[in-house]
Amino acid sequence: MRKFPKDFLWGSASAAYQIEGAYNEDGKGLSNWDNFVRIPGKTFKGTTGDLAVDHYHRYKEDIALMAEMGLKTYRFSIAWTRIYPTGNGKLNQKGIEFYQNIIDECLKYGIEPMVTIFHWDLPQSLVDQYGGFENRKIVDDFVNYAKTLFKIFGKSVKYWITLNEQNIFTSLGWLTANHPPGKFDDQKMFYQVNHHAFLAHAKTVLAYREMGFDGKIGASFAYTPSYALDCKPENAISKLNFDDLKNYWWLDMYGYGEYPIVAMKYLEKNGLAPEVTDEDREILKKAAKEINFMGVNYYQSCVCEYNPLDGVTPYGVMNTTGKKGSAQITGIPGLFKNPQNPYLKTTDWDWAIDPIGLKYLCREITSRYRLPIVISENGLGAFDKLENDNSIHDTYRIDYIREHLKTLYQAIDEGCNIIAYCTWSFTDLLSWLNGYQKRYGFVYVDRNEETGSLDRYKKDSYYWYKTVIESNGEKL
Ligand code: BGP
Repeated sequence: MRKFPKDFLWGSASAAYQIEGAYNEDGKGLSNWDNFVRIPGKTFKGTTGDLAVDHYHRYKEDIALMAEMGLKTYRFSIAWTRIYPTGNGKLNQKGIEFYQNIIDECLKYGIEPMVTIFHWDLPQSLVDQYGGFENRKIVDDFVNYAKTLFKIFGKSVKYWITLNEQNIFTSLGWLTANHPPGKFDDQKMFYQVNHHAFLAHAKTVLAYREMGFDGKIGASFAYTPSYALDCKPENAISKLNFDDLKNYWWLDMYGYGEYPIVAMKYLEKNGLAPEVTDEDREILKKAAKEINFMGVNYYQSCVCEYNPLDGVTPYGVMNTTGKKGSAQITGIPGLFKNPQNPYLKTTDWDWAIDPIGLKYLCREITSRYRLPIVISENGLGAFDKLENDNSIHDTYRIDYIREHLKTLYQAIDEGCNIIAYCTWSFTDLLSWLNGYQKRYGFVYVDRNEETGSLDRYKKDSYYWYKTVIESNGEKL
């Protein structure tokens, strides 16, 4: 019989920019994303989060739907620009009120708020002032912002996530130009930006402890577990290279407070290593001992194969249209490439569907870091159809989550300490680059790229997840 832990946190997740809308209301400052989406060609059909799914005005309705479902935790992010409109200047009372209301509303229903401090929407003013994450100054401003959140919400919020997917926002921001600041192949800066982000994370964790809080804190990482294509030794080494540069570069820093040795050597040889001081090293190590969990966003695994020096680059086309097969294979010449896995099906956006990958990564984190795990995102982006009677038959989403929960349970049974599982997402929302047609929610929101009533409708998966929670995972 399947027995999830007694206090298992069945959850669902969102991010401010993707749901709130009200991008210029009640004193909110502009973020890097508010500007970036206005550059022609950057997002699918020019979609923005100006209105998003209007959660800013409909949060009560949305949280009531969560309560009716029985959700145990709701992971959401705070928009830095609502708290500090210019990132480091005056506090905005209206922004504080908004998040206080969200937290109170959750607590009213017994839903544990899990707060992401930074989910990619950086105050534009900090970019204008000193280049945002490119400058070390970001560390102090980030910590100041985080401490403000702890001071105000620290008594009611017990779960904090410092950074969401540092690996993704930096890769897409400085290597492939898909996210702000839209830089291409700026590798040296990419590693420096990451170093600043690590310090922001570390100093935030230490500040949280120094302020005397006893809640749980960690970062959320987009983990792509990897398999070697086959037993050809060159391909086994390509997996090692992939893991060091694409996974452990972040995981080791959160978990050990150290960069992986071989990856660092590679960067040094290529003149790409970040500037690291002795004081940095001390702080990073100290903070690694203070995190309470490894947060993981899991969507897909990958395959690693040796990539010759004249092979594919990291800059292949991404599928942002939902036209299956339009994504290109990428890799780093001389190190690895990531061909498709012939054993796995893919989503319409070419993401490999691999439930066993979830168990694999839980096992790996458990062996390597001995830390509890929060699955802070997992879900299926798909085209959904609203029927005439307002029903939505998303059996594919139920299948996806069910299969992932089965392997998650196996991981628990085999000894991993998993404390929470959050699906992405609760309501439909804006997919950063893929518009509104790539839907993830249990609750359908009536809007497309241009327009819509914004009315909410429960999908079949909504009722299904309700039963899963009620039975604490027994009825999948
Ligand atoms: C993660 C992000 C989320 C969300 C999700 C789905 O990387 O943390 O914010 O967007 O992926 O991705 P997408 O919207 O690209 O399908």
